[in-house]
Amino acid sequence: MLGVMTVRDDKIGQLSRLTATLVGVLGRDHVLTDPDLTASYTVDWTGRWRGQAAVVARPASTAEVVAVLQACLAFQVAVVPQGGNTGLVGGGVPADHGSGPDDLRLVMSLVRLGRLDPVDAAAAQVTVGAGVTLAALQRHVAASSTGLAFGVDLGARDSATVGGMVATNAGGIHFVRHGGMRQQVAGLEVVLADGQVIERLRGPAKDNTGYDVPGLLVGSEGTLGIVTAARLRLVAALPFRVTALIGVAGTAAAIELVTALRRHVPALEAAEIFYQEGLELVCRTAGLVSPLGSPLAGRWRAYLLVECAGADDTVTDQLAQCLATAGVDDEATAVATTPKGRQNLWAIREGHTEAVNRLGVPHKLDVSLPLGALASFVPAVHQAVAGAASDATVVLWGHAGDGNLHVNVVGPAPDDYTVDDAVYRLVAEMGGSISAEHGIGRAKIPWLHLTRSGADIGAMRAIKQALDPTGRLNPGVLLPPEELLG
Ligand code: FAD
Ligand code: 2HG
Ligand code: ZN
Repeated sequence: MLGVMTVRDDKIGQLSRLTATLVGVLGRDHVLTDPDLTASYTVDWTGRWRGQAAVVARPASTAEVVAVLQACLAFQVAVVPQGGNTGLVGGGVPADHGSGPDDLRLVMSLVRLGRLDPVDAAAAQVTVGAGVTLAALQRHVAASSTGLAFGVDLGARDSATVGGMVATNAGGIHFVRHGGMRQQVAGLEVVLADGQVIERLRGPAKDNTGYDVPGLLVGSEGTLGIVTAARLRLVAALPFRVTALIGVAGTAAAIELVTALRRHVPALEAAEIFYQEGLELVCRTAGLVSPLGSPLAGRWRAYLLVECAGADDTVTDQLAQCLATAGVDDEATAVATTPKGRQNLWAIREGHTEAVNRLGVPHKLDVSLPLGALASFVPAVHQAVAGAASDATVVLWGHAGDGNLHVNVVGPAPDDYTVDDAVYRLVAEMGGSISAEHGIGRAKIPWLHLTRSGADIGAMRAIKQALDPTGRLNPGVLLPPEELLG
């Protein structure tokens, strides 16, 4: 009993000294300890991942990030970096505090790092702070009148931050044309676990000077350092866009069409898939109407949402020709070229995440398969889920052009991993990846070995050990902490 009291008293003392130090650096308004104020930082978007934060610190500059990290190092407090908190694998919210003396958790919210440098039109690059949201970045680049745009887009654009997108190597709806965050990052400013800053925001386009240390941060999920700013590549802004919703017989027909579009339509910018049940759910819960008629009529089992972008209307001809050659008839297609019409079609696709959340706390299994395996994966995954949880609801959608499906399962309790296990094993058997674009977070650690070899995991662990030897940064995310410490 005496031992427990001592540990608790130590923790209280440790916490109050840390808080006082942080208030000295950030001011009282940006050091939150009141549970009412910290609550929204400790639960994720889906409600599946939650925990405790002794403190939420909100630095507004690189120097403040350094000071917060050094305080956490001195007081032996773990740091959970957080951006817009739209991540879907539990990586940005803390786990519960353990019972040991050195396992309090601090959430470092980076949303105040709002730097927006002028767009560098000659380099087609821009430098922005880690806390800038994707939507703010898009507006900033559009307002520069440079004829440039940012190549990554995703549904959480109003909240997801550049730092979070770098840390998760986010993919999104334009991956099929521009790739994901890794392809857009020209350089980063990073604060390492010991408070040292690496600044690579000014370098020339070609620069092979040794290891790409900041590049390791892309996809590192807050475990190797804090991203404070990013130098991002930009692409040509394409003023003409055509969006088409296409009903198809099933996954095989969808993949056949996507393969033809990828080969024959260079203007292809998005090729998204969803299914009859998802469309019906989105229409019912969000009050939307499908332009192809009620999904309950059962005319089409699967739907593709395709977008092409180019300098002018010729992209519509490219698309129409490819669809005609593939034998897609007009009745199966709804086309829009106006912003409003296109937005109505995208609302159906982007409404899926919210619609599923309304059914209950989902298991989100973001997987990818070789494109040729997708048609057999879909019936197999339904069978695997039914075998693991017979009364579960399964909703599938994703980025067909990238072989990336979001398998959403509602029904099993959040801490029942039977379905996750069955799906990840199936994915691994079929040559896929257990994480296409959302990361590993806390959600997928037990299955890392299915698609990464022991040598691979060993190398990851060595990198973690080298950059964060005391394991302060996001413990329990991406790699198991006990193995790191062992
Ligand atoms: P958070 O959720 O706050 O954090 C995510 C991870 O990054 C955590 O591990 C955190 O510790 C770390 N982190 C955050 N900021 C930093 C930083 N500055 N330095 C170091 N580490 C940091 N994802 C896709 O890839 N494609 C999609 O199409 C897509 N669509 C989505 C649609 C919806 C409706 C929602 C809710 C989510 C979607 N996501 C998608 C997932 C999510 O938006 C992305 O993972 C996004 O990159 C997370 O950004 P964030 O700022 O919210 O990061
Ligand atoms: C999407 O593409 C996002 O809609 C979210 O990556 C996926 O909610 C999901 O499972
Ligand atoms: Zn996605």
